[in-house]
Amino acid sequence: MTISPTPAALRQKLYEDMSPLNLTPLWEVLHALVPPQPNTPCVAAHWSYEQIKPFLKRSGEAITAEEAVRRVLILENPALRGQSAITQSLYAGLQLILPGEVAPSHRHTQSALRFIVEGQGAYTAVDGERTTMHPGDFIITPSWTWHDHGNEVQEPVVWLDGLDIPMIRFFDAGFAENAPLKSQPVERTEGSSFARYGHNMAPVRGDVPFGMTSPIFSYPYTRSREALHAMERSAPLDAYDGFKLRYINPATGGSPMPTLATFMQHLPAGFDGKAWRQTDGAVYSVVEGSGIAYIDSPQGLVRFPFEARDHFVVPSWQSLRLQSTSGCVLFSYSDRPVHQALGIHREERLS
Ligand code: GTQ
Repeated sequence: MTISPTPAALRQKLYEDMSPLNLTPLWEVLHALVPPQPNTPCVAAHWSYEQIKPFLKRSGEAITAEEAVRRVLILENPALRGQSAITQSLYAGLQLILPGEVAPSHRHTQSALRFIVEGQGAYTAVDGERTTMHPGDFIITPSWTWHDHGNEVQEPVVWLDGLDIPMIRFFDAGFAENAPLKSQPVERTEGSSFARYGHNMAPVRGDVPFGMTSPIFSYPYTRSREALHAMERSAPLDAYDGFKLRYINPATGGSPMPTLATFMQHLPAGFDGKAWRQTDGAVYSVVEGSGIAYIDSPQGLVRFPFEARDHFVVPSWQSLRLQSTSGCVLFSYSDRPVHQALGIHREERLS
């Protein structure tokens, strides 16, 4: 008499026998593949500028901008070490350029944002136009445009690089090339893009220069700060966000870049915000002031006291609550436009 195998043994034998044909059973992984709600491997994390700064300084002693091509310390999600990613879809890094240096011209399909953290007077050049950096400025490098960075002033300049590198890697859609010249020739006077597109007006004829990306490639902090100030005089305080605005592509009203949304918000002194969550994980750069971010993660409630120039990341679908005793200004970016384009964006405002 033969003993029929147990279901477990039968299945195990099936898995082993079909594995050489690159077959695997869905029912063993279905729950993880189609989770009831986002189940990110990312964790909330915080980088204090005071702690990072000595390492930026040492990177300036260890390698030149030219040799490095881009002298950047990557902010890696502690749960994604080795992947050059701060969330599954976003890259973040702090770039240093010293007086007299040039980060040579190249272009790539990845879109980049620069958010100026410390120092002023360095420039970034995009498609023949330079823009001078000041703390709090939000600058864009559109996909596939030539760009180089340079510093012709006396002080070091540090900025946050936010790119869609992991997303482009996911799609295996990355191309890049180096320019023949280290610095691209200047073809337009500084401010000419802003003159044409920065005043709720646009040229009557001709196409926008950068396709789906904003034709404005520098959004100066003076303007963003003034917009928030003006809003505060007239609009009610939002219980979750304080006063928060999104940056737009003036040609479309949509996000400045097809893959990245950017925001700036002011939490007035004494702000004690409510908790909310969204599917788009977000990276924050503290512009001015200080506060506390509470992030509700599966590992428990995380509390990050933050100061100006600090950075922190809030993973997908983990709730965030912001507090500030003295008031603060925060810049942030996420991959929200991609969620929206796919019709899968969700946001939930709690309690
Ligand atoms: O400035 O072009 O942080 O290509 C990473 C990749 C910056 C840049 C980064 C890049 C750049």
